[in-house]
Amino acid sequence: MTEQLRTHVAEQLENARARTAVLTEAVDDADLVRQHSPLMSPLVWDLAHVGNQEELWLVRDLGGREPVRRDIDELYDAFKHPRRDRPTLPLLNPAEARAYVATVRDKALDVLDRVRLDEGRPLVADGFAFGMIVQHEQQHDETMLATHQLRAGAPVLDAPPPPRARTPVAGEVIVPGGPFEMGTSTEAWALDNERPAHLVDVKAFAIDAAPVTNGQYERFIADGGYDDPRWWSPAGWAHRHEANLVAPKHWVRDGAGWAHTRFGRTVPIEPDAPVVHVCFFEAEAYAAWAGRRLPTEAEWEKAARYDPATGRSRRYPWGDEPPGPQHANLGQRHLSPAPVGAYPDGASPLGAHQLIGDVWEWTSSDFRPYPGFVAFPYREYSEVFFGPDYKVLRGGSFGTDAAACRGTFRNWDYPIRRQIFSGFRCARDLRPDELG
Ligand code: AVJ
Ligand code: FE
Repeated sequence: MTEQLRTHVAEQLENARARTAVLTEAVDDADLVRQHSPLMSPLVWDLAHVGNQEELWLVRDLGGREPVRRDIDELYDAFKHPRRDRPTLPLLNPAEARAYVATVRDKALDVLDRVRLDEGRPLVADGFAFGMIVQHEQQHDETMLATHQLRAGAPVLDAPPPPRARTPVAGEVIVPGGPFEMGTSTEAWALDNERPAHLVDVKAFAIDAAPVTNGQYERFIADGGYDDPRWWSPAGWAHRHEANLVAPKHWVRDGAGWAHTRFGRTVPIEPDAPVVHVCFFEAEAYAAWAGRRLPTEAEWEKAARYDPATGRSRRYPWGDEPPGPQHANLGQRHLSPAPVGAYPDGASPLGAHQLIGDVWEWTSSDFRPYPGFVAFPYREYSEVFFGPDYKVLRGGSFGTDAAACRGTFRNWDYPIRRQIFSGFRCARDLRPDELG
């Protein structure tokens, strides 16, 4: 492994651990072992699970070392115990969990120091296994942030507010028809479900220049959108009643209007910021009410990556450089979505803004393998989730780290989920007179 790559891996591992530390040290031990919602694990489970995956992949598999704690593998296997049951397991206590992840990290860094690249194992190439573990920890850091959002009690997390709008952004952009390259075969740390690169022919379409805002979404509510079955799919309408949906999760009545709770504080709705904590069914209903639809996953990716000047697909909307603070609201730098227009430097060539960061964006697509998909390194990362049960979300949120977010990155969840940092933007087919 080149020294540069080793240094990069070590930094990325350290970034993830620093974020994990913030999220798990902000609360006391009682809070760490408590279940804040049946949808989520106790934070102390996430902590030790992150260490256990690092042990399995870096220490044992890649490093060939003796197990640190083989006896706890079963406790931290996400497939063995549903989240709601995790608080009743004989979990490591907070001190044990901290000691465990520190021991594993020492060993993983030792493996990093000694691993040889030239043995040609795919797990080692470009530091893939390390990248996978970095992304895994960062994904759990986002999950832990969602747990914090569900937690009752005084605020414990703090961050500077996101930047203000710097440019007006409204309306939609037209994305030309024709094939584009979707997915990747070259992105070193891309996960199996993002591979391989393949051509997809997408008809010309229009997509919003920005995610749907709180102000826009409030008009849907005020217009009786939650009480009109015309806008909802049958499954969505059934769920709307069963779960008694009346507004995005975490919105609370404030006189005639709405406020929302955020990490223990009640704050006014910001009309120009992307709406967050809506499920797929709410996104779909809003789009129908607006006379539009959700983009397909391929449309979203074309809007985000296609450069009409060269015909190439970029790594990110703004180009190939990794996300900087000027490009996108990522990495828990700010603890809310930024208003539309806050990231002109992150716009796509066609003028779509904030595709990366702020809120995950629901697409209309089921989570399916790309043609030529090969599960790597294990079926349980993506393959077992393929099918009609999960919808794809794209682009990352303010809670997602840059390491776990790119133009090709695919997230998925059940269409009823809204404890995640999920929003959306709308799209539509072009009218014949617009087809040129
Ligand atoms: C890709 C976010 C759907 O959290 O279930 C974490 C990531 N996989 N541990 C999830 C993941 C295993 C996954 N998502
Ligand atoms: Fe996990």
